[in-house]
Order: sequence, then C-alpha cells, then structure tokens
Amino acid sequence: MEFYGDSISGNCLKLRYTADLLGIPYTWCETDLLAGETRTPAFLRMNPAGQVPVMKLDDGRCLAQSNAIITYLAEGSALFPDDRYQRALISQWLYWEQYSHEPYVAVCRFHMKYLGRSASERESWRVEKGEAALDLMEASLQAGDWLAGDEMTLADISLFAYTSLCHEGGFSLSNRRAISHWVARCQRRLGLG
Ligand SMILES: N[C@@H](CCC(=O)N[C@@H](CS)C(=O)NCC(=O)O)C(=O)O
Repeated sequence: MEFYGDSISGNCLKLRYTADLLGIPYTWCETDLLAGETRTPAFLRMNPAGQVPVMKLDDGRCLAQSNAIITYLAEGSALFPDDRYQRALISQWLYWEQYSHEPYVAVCRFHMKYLGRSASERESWRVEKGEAALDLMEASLQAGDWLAGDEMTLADISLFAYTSLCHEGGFSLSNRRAISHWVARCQRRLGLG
C-alpha cells in the first residue's frame, strides 16, 4: 500500500507510527502540501478534500482522514482491541482529538512553525482551547498510564502526534508531568528514541 503524506504533518505521522509498530509494509509518497501538491488533479482524484494523509490500497481504493486510516491499519491488533466498550472509548478519543485538540494545538503549531508567527501572534481563542485540551489530557493521564485502558492504543498514537510537538505551537508541558511521562512512554513504545 501507499501512504501519501507530508512529513511535517502530525496527522500524516500517525500512519507511520501505526504501520511501523505493527510491521505493516508501505511505500511513503512524500507530498509537499506547502508546494500545493495536495491540489493537483491526480491528488484530488485520491482525496477530493485535497488533504494529506491518504492511504492507497494495492487495488487502487483510497482512504483519507488520519484517524480512519489508522483504525483500518490497526484492525485485529491490540491497538484496537475487540472489546466493544474499549473500541468505543478509543473512538471517543479519536473524535475528541479531531474536534477539540488538533484544530487548536496543531493549527497554532502551523501558524508558528510554517507561517512564521510568534507565540504572541497566535489567536488567543485558539490558544485557550489548546490549553484546555492539554489540561484535559493531563487530568486523564494522572489517572492512568494510557488514555483508553491498560495498554497503548490508537487513542495514544493519535493524541501523541501533535501533543509531542505542542512546544512548536507555543504550548508547554513543563507543568504537565503526566503528559510528559506519557510522551516518553509513547516514544519508547514507538521506538522513537
Ligand atoms: N482531519 C484530517 C485533517 C487533514 C489535514 O488537515 N491535512 C492537512 C495537513 S495536516 C492538509 O493536507 N492541508 C492542506 C490543505 O488543507 O490544503 C485528518 O485527520 O487527516
């Protein structure tokens, strides 16, 4: 299978983390979103939304949305276990990540790292919501090592992507010890050093 992704994007890195951990072979097709490579006719045929990541199966079928793709990849593994409640709990985190975390933490990072804005130039409403998302994670991780159960799951991989890069968006983990320890735990499990 092929992954179309831009290595600067946490949404795209989720695919790499999941496939590498599960030993799933893939070809990485680097797609430069800042150069407009997600807007070419060929790319739009794969994903009319013009966004990475996209997974292309060997038979040509495509799938977009990072959390949908990692769910596809993890089917049958401990990252997305069979238990009905636990799957729903993982989905709860995946939806929350897209609605209440990524639009704030990841977008502030994009503004600072790729559009060259300073921390003080960030949108205050977005900063407020990003801080609230990190506070919620901190409280959850004070109660347990992983977000959804006793082991690492897709919930952790999805949230790890941008939480581990949040300093690039002007957020700090220095007073968030539970998240800091969890980031280190995820890095060890994912073999990221
Ligand atoms: N909800 C989508 C978001 C995808 C997304 O925002 N992709 C960005 C890179 S992180 C992109 O391709 N932006 C280019 C554009 O929107 O033109 C996901 O989780 O995959």
